[in-house]
Amino acid sequence: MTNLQASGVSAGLEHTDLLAIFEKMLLARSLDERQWILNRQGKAPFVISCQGHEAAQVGSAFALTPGKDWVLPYYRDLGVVLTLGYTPTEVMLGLFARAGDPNSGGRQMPAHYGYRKLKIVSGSSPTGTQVPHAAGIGLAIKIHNELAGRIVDDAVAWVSFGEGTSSQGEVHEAMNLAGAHALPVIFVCENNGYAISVPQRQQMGVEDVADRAAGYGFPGVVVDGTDPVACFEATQAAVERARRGDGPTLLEFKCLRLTPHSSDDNDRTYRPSDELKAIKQHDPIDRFAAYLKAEDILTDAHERELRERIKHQVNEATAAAEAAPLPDPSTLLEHVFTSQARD
Ligand SMILES: Cc1ncc(C[n+]2csc(CCOP(=O)(O)OP(=O)(O)O)c2C)c(N)n1
Ligand SMILES: [Mg+2]
Repeated sequence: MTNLQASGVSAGLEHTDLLAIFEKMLLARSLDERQWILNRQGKAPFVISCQGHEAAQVGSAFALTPGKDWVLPYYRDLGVVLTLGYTPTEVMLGLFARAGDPNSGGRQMPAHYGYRKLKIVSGSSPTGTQVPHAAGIGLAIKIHNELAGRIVDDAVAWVSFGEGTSSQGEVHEAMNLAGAHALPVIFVCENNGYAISVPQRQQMGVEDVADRAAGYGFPGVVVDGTDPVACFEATQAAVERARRGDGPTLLEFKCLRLTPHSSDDNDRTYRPSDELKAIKQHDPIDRFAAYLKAEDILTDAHERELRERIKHQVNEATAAAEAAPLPDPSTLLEHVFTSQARD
């Protein structure tokens, strides 16, 4: 349980960093679990879970600079957006489609993240559309630097997607463009083995999505997606490479999907129950807790106190968002048509 590959100390992380990562992972899990309850109570329309991806999401986002780097997450990335600066209340405002929802003022489906102040670019429901957008942002950064004759902007574009989505055409076009022009893009594949009900072996002929990077001339790295420190280290190396102007990296985090695809899915129709039982033994939260305890960084009492604090935060966020106003009907067409007069 405790044999996490990377050591926090060798990754340059302080004990306070490791505890901060653990706390964000717990917060993501706890908010996610509450969303399922709210869905089953008929209060939340749709939930799409981060459960089993928390280590990859929090570890990877921890290597980014919020407000500087461009981030194009996909729907599972609750752990990413919490690490970059969303508050639990902002997450719940999105779930309840309230006016104060930072993603869209209550227009989008839940989990369609986007936040201008954090440079989190809003995505669409068709899977994979964010990937060419990230390559475009990388190209803009490169052109900006070329025009200046030196690196004046060393931001990176970080973009994530599932392994099923990695088989779509536009993902390959984006990786090709980024490879050809050495763009500062971090491609992050969160591989949980399923695209809704379709297992990986039925939709690609390779075991590792990371292998595909070789076809575009940049490194592809397979990482244990249940180890947040390994995910941090791999992302940090990719970020440093991109900031230097050396081009993109494809990171493949081997994650677990601990829930059905979404609140509208019944995975018992296609997923053997012993498979789920087996992967639950590798729950990233339990693994990281065991690691932190073995390294004397976390005690049982501290963990209990953290869980209590988070439960309180989730309760408060839920109550605040539920009580928050819906968008005013008079604002219906805002963000649909331009509100600025044109000549
Ligand atoms: C272009 C497109 N095709 C199909 C869908 C329906 N759909 C939504 S999520 C999904 C599965 C994606 O699987 P994967 O990329 O592995 O990500 P995961 O949900 O497993 O994290 C599908 C097929 C969609 N939203 N967009
Ligand atoms: Mg998948």
